[in-house]
Amino acid sequence: MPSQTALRPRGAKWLIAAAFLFLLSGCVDKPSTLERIKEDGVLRVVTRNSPATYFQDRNGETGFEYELVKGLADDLGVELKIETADNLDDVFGALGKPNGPVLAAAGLVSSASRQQEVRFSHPYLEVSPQVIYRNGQSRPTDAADLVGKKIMVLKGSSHAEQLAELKKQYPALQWEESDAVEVVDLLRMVDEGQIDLTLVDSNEVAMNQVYFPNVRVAFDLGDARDQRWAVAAGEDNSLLDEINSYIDKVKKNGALQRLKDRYYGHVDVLGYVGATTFAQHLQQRLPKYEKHFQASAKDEKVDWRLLAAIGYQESMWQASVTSKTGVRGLMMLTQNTAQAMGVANRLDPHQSIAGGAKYFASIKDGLDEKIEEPDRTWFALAAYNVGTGHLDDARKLAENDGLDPNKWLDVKKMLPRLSEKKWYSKTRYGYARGGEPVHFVANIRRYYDILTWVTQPQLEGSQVAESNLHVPGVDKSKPPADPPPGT
Ligand code: BLG
Repeated sequence: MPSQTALRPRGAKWLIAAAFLFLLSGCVDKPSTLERIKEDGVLRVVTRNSPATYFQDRNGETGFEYELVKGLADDLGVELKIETADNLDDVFGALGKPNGPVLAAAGLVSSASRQQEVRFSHPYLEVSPQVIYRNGQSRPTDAADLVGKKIMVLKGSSHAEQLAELKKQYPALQWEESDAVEVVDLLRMVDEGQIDLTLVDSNEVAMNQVYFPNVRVAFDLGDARDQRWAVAAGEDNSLLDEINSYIDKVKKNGALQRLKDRYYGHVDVLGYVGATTFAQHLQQRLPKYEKHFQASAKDEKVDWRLLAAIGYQESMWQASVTSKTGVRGLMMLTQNTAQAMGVANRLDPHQSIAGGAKYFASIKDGLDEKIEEPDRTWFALAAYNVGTGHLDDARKLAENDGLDPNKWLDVKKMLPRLSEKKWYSKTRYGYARGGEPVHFVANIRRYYDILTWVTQPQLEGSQVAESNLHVPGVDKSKPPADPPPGT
């Protein structure tokens, strides 16, 4: 029909013009998400408060997700602002709100239903969903064993989705989803027998197992999955592209691996027995000495939790131990060290702690100024155990091997050589049990991390004695068997 054909070209032209104008106005007026972030100078991120994601420690904000996302903010040259959400629905709900967070970094895995709400980045950590049960109960071995059990998972979690999927096969399967709990609460509930089972990702299990001595992994439910960051579905590609190239970069340059080592690499150093014993001693022994560690830490300007970690490694917080070699007391001072630090009675825990703290601080002060933190702390710990002479020998061996004598990762490879004749015969100070300081430092770092977590400001009390750490056989409503003087 003529009238219609006559209209068509005009309509098409109008449409093209409108589309062009629309695109143009989009380009000119509306900055991309990335441009907006750079203009604001702030990257807003939503996460969860948990040991595996984000928490406050002695130096402020920390956690695996925090550090990874801080690297992105630094690359963009903007400030990082973290917001924590109480549950996963709120994590996803926070994305895309005006002036709200543009990115969720919260140990998330992708799923079909989540992909309708958000877009996921390249992966950065592989985890397996694990079924968790309580030691002493019968161990479930496959999905059919979940039927008839009291199960709780985080509301809105990928684990809840997994259970919903399983229900198609096992219609009798039941579970509860809670938005009032975090992963640590689920583990505690299994530990205390309030629920039979939960589902938690392997990285969080590994990191938290020490706090919950009764929890055990029953089996992995399904295949390993990748954790990814999420951005709101409505955003343009600019931010996601930037995130993906950042993740690719940190994978290539080793920064991601270093972060994994730091947070998850030494989780196993204590072994299961060591970890549970430490958890018990935190409740039963540390309260007696906490004030002494704090006082000496203040005097020497070091972190009290580091001193406490040294004390645990040395004596498991026992005041009257003596080693085969005659080294004595809570901080295991040699006679020479005790004399030099003005300690008259090594078996007096107060004096021992004060002397150990002073010795540690003086070693650290005297180290080569080319050694920077945090390596400086690890070097000082090693010297506390093996002496500065032997440590310097190991640093020279490192240098001769083309390694960096100021990096703990390099020098710790050399220390064990001090017990091999082939090597120690060429050093100034000769033989030393060089493997000992390597374990010494690794253990102290792990104790220190645990102490940092249980004394963080977010927990109700900042003191271990008041923390809500659960330990079997310890009734928290009663004072410890051997209460600290004056309490
Ligand atoms: C440390 C001293 C260092 C000393 C080294 O030995 O003791 N540290 C303290 O006294 C705090 O001063 O260095 S040196 O002065 O430069 O020679 C080396 O002699 C103590 C170590 C020894 C170790 N614990 C603190 O870490 C120990 O007791 N080893 C014996 C273990 S066992 O019982 O024989 O198995």
